[in-house]
Amino acid sequence: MNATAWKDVEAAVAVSKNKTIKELFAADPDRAKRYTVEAAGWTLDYSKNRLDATTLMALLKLADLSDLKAEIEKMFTGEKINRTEDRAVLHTALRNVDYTKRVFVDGKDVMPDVRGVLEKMAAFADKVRTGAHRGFTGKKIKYIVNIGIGGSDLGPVMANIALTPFGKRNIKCFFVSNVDSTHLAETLREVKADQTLFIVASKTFTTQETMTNALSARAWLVKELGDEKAVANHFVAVSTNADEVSKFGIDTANMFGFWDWVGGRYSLPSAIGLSLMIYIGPRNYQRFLKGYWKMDKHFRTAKFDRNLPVLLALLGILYINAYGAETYAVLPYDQYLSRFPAYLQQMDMESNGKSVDKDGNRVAHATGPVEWGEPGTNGQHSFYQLIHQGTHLIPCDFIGFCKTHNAIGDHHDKLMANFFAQTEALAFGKTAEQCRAEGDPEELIPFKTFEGNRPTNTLLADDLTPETLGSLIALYEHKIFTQGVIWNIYSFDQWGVQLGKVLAKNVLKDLTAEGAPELKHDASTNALIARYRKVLGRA
Ligand code: G6Q
Repeated sequence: MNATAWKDVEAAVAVSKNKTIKELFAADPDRAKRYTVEAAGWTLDYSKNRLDATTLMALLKLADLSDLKAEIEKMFTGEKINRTEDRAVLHTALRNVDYTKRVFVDGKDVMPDVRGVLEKMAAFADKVRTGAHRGFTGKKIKYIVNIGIGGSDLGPVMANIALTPFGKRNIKCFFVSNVDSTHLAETLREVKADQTLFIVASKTFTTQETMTNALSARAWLVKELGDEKAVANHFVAVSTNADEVSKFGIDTANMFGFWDWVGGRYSLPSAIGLSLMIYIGPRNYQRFLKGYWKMDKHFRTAKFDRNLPVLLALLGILYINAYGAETYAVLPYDQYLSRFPAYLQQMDMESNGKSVDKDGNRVAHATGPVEWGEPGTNGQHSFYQLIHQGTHLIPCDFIGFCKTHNAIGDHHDKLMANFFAQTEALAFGKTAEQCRAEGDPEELIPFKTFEGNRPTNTLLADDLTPETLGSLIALYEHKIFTQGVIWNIYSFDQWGVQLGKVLAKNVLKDLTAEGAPELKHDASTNALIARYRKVLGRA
């Protein structure tokens, strides 16, 4: 992190921390207006933060002195900014719906390939939706089972739930990720083989969980339909690895490709989104991409003091690095966004969960936070207590929509009343005087008093559509990118995930070996493995 600029932030915070959010509002009648910005269908109100003008200026200077502008250009123009994997980072090219703009990697314009895959996906999606693509016995496809994990699962699941109102209701989508056989078994109980399309989604096509699930699904299908040839009608692949796809037995004509410059957790707008495109249709999918693109354009061109991703990133840095906050909560007030916090968890924690800077040195400051959340109002009846009155500082992002897709009575007004009331209560609290005025007995005053001064951002859009969802995802992607730039860490590798992929393979050998293998782990792991083997009669 730029030391000089950070010192200025600390100096500004030393002063601003003495003012509560309530005092900041009292001192500036225009505060809400001043600290509200709009872009790509979203309004961000960040006025309920521990932020004054000097602190904001110091944070913006931090962004400037971290060369953020230049780093953004490097990403959008295909420079290999993922140095530890020697790759460009070009998820923005996937939704570059302005096809006149060319994007080069190693001197080659990638846009014709991006367009080509999108067209192939759209043609296939239409065939499945209209029934032109049939199962082996001639029946229409009614069930889609996406088999993938991590970046090849979380995005499709989240978006599929989020865009249910735009989905084809007579197609049911399932997502199998866990290598736990229960996940596959319970899914297969819900579908009929002759009406099911399996999408095997894996960038590498070597991931243990996905390959295990895909092979078992394949065996089930062949058994159910009694013919190996049925695989051709019921299996397609999404991958960058044509060789492995062929080896698996899927014709590469039924493969939808993407490229090494698409990171797993950023791959939803690539062919990884095939299940979503089939469900919501190519036209809605195009609107989804357009939403991303609008936020991309905003991020690339807006001045930092009006730039939603940059502002969210700077506020995050303020709380993590100046106030020591270790977590932040994302609280969508929309049931359709129930998996959004889980999706963001991977995006944020896998990207910025790093402790070594770009020069290979240990960082001298905290980096990526723990991200968590649940849809409102459920969270209010659970963990909000700690946010209101606990000892931890937990900045929150509240996400809501003015309109609902399911207008029933006054549900939506009640939902949104909670949405607005929570950020108000978190910021302004409740004083002892207010409690007394409400007749609370003196001995209960300490318990019923709320300090307030709890920071929140409010993100509000008119309604949840493919477009606003695309913009929302891009907003967080770019927030996380901005933080990585300022912390000077590599946000686009994931060596911790790669480690997991190797570790389990070594233990698997010991679990399944014939006879009495010599266990060479630590004493604890050896004893646990021995206990497992004994129960299964392998001791
Ligand atoms: C994402 C990660 C990771 C990855 C999965 C699945 O950024 O790299 O979550 O998406 O491990 O990998 P495959 O798509 O290669 O199966």
